[in-house]
Amino acid sequence: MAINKKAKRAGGFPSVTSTLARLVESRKVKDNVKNLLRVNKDNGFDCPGCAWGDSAEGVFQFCENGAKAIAWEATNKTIGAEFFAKHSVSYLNRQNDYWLEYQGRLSEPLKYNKSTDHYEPITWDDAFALIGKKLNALNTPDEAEFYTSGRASNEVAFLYQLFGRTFGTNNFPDCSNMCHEASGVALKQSIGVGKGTVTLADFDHADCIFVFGQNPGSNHPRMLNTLRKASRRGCKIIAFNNLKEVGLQRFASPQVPSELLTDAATTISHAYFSPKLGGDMAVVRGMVKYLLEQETPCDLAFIEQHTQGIDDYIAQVKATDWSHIFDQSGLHRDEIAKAAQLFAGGKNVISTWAMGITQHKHSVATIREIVNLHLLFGQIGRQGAGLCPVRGHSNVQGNRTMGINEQPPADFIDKLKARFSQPFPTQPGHNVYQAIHALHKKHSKVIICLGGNIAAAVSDSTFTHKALASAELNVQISTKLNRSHLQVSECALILPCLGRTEIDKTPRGEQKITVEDTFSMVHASQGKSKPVSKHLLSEVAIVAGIANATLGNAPINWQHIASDNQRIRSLIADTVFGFSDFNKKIEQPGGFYLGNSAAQCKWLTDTKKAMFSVNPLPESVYPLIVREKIAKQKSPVFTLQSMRSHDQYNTTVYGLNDRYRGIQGNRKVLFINETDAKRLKLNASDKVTITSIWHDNITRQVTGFTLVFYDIPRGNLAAYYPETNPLVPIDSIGDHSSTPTSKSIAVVLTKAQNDPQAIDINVT
Ligand SMILES: Nc1nc2c(c(=O)[nH]1)N[C@H]1C(S)=C(S)[C@@H](COP(=O)(O)OP(=O)(O)OC[C@H]3O[C@@H](n4cnc5c(=O)[nH]c(N)nc54)[C@H](O)[C@@H]3O)O[C@H]1N2
Ligand SMILES: Nc1nc2c(c(=O)[nH]1)N[C@H]1C(S)=C(S)[C@@H](COP(=O)(O)OP(=O)(O)OC[C@H]3O[C@@H](n4cnc5c(=O)[nH]c(N)nc54)[C@H](O)[C@@H]3O)O[C@H]1N2
Ligand SMILES: [Mo]
Repeated sequence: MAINKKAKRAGGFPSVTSTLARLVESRKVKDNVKNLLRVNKDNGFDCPGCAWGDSAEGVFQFCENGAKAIAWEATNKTIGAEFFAKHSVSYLNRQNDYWLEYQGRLSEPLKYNKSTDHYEPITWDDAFALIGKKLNALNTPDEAEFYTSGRASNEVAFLYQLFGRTFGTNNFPDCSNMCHEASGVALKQSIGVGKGTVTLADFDHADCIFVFGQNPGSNHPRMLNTLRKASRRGCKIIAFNNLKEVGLQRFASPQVPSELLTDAATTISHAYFSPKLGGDMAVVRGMVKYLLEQETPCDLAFIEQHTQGIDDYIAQVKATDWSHIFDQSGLHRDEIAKAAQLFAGGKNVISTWAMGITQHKHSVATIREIVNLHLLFGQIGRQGAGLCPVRGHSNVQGNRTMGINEQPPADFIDKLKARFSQPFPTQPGHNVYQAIHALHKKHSKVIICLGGNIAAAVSDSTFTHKALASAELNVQISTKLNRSHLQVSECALILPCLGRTEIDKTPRGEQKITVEDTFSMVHASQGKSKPVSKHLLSEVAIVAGIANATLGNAPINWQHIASDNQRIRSLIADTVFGFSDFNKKIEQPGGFYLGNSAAQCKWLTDTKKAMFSVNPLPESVYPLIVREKIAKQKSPVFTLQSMRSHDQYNTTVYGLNDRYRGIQGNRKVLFINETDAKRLKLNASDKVTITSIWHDNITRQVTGFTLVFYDIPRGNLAAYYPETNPLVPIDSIGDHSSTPTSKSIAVVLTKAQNDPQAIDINVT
C-alpha cells in the first residue's frame, strides 16, 4: 500500500480520469458512455449512486462515483452455472467482498445444494414453487423476514409490501434501519413529518448552510455542485466533521473548464469545526447556550405561533454545564461562539446531515437538538431555510413512502384494506435489529432480501452471519454475488434481476420505474441497455412470481399487476397519500413534488405545533454498563467510527484506493492522531489488532490494520466499513432508532503479533 498526501481539492481532472478508467474496466465502454449521457435526464434513468436531487443545469448529470456505480452494474462479465460448479460456497466464503462482486453479474437462478456445498441452476418456476411451499409451511407468517435495500423502485417496493402484508406480516427490516432511521423518528416527533423540509431550489436562497457529519465529496458528489454554486454567490458553508474532508474544503467542478484544466478550485467551507465523535449535540447545545447568554434575539413571533415547549427547553439549556459541553464536543468556547454567531446571523439557514449524526446512541436526541436550534430562529417553513437529512440509497426514501415500514401508519393500512377488501396485519413487525435476533434464535425461519447485502451491512458480523445461516431458507434477489448469498446451511436461492440501466420489457411494452429523491421529488427512470443475460427477470416479475406461488392469483392477480408497472402505479395512486394521477404526473419533465407539511408550517404532531425537545446531554456515547467495563481497561480506550472510502458503495468495494484521504492499495487502514499513537509507542505503518469493548464476554476483534497518522481529534479513530463491522456489538444501537452505533465503537489497540499482511486482492 502507499500513503500519499491528502488531496488538495475534490473533483478536478483526476475525477475524469477515474471515470474513464471505470468505463474501460466495465468492458462495455460504448454502452456506458451512452448510459452516462442519459443519467438523471428526462427519459433517461435515475443514477443508482445516491439520493441527491437532479438539477436541470449543466451538460452532465452524473459524478465520478455515479459513473462507478453505473459501470459496476453495466458490465458484460457474468457468472452462472459454470462458475458455481467450480467454486463451492465454503471457497467463496473465504474470498473478500471485493473479489465476490468483481466476478460479474449473476446470470441465472440458482439453488444451494447442501450435499455438494455448491449452487446449482434451478428454473424460475421451481424456485418460486419452493419459496411458496416453504412460506406456506411456516407456523405463522411472522416467521418470515422481508428485507429491502434502498435501491428498489417504488413499484417493486409497493408490490413487495403488498405481498408481505397479504401473506400476513409486517416484518419489513430495511437498510434505512441502519441509515437515516433516527432522522425519520426525530423529525416526526419534532415537526410531524419524517422527511427533510427543503427542496433543491431552496439551496439557491440560503445564505448559510450547516453541514453536519457528512462527506459529500465521496458520497453525494453532486451535492458539491450545489455547495459550490452557493459558496460562489456568498453563501456561508459551515462544516462539522470529525475529519477534515477535502470535499468540504475545496472543489474543482469537472464541468467548469477553468477548474478542470488548472489548479483552481472553489472554496466550499467558510468555517470548519472538528467535534469529537458523537459531540454534535453538545456543539448545538453550546451554540444555543452562547446565544442565550448573549441575549441574541430569537424569532419570538415564530416561537409563539408555531411551537410548544420553549420554556422547558430553555431551562434545560441553562442547566447544561459549559464543562460538559466542552468535554463532549471537544470544541473551544470561541469555536462554539463563532458557529453560533454564524447561525444567528444567517437570514436563511439550511442544516444538512448524514451518517456522522445518525449512527450514534443519542442520534434521535441530536437531530431533535438541531431542530430546536432551527425553531428558535424560525429557520424552517420558508424559502431557503429548513432541515435536510441527506438520504443515502437512490430510492430509500421512496421505499418508506411505499410502505416498507415495520410499523405502518394506521391510515395506510386502512387504505390498503379499503382498496383490496381484505385484512392486513396491524401489529408492528421486525426492523433489522429484531429480524437478526429472531433469526439467531430460530424464531424466524425464512429470509427474503430484495437487493442489498444484509450479511455485510449489519453489525457484529459473526453474530449476523450465524443468524442468516440459521434460516431454513435464504432468498437473495440480487445483481451481484455478495456475502449474503454465502450464509447458508440448509436451503438458499439466488434470484438474479435486471439492473436499473437495463431494458425491462413485458408483453405490454418497455417498462419505467419511479424513485423519490431526498427532496421528495418523484420521477421516472427507464433503462436502455440490453440485459446482460436472457435469464434475468425484473424485480417486479420476481416478487409477483413469489407472491403467485405463495398466495395464488386471487383475490390479487399478481401476474396481471406485474405485467405493466402502470397497473402498480394505479394501485399506489389509490392507496398512498400524494400519488393521485401518478401515471400522468410522471410524464412531467423532472417529475413531481410530493410536498412537505412542515415546509408549509403545518405541524402534523399530536399538539399541531412544532415541538421543542428537552433532553439532557448524554453522559457519554456509551451506555453505563459499558462505561464500567471501559473504566477497568489498562490501555486507553478510543472511539472508532466506521465510514466509506471514495472507492466503495456501501458493501460494494470498487477498489482499494481512497484518493481524497491519500490512501492507495489497502482498505485495512486505521486513521489515528499521531500523539495518541506515540503514547502507545506505535508508529505510522505499524499493524494493529483492534478489539472492541462491550459488557458481554465475547471477543470482537479484527487484525492487520495499518496505522495512518491523520488530522483527527485525540481519542478518536476511523476505519472503513464493512471491514470493521465485526467490531460493532449487535446490541449497541441507537436509542429509539435501533440503528447500529457504527460511528461510536469503544476499542483498544494492540500491536499485531505476527504482523499479518493486508489481504491481497486477487482479481482473476
Ligand atoms: N460513492 C458512494 N456514495 C454513497 C454511498 C457509498 O458508499 N458510496 N453510500 C450511500 C448511503 S446508503 C449513504 S447512507 C450515504 C452516506 O454518506 P455519509 O454519511 O457521508 O457516509 P460516511 O462515509 O459514513 O461518512 C460519515 C461522515 O461523517 C463524519 N463523522 C463521523 N462521525 C461523526 C460525528 O460524530 N460528528 C461529525 N460531525 N462528523 C462525523 C465522518 O468523518 C464522515 O465524513 O452515502 C450514499 N452515497
Ligand atoms: N459499520 C457500518 N455499517 C453500516 C454503515 C456504516 O456506515 N458503517 N452504513 C449502513 C447504511 S447507511 C446502509 S444504507 C447499509 C447498506 O446496506 P444494503 O443496502 O443492504 O447494502 P448495499 O451494499 O447497498 O447492497 C449491495 C448489493 O446490492 C445488490 N444490488 C445492487 N443493485 C441492485 C439492484 O438494482 N437490484 C437488486 N435486487 N440488487 C441490487 C448487489 O447484489 C450488491 O451486492 O449498510 C449499513 N451498515
Ligand atoms: Mo445508507
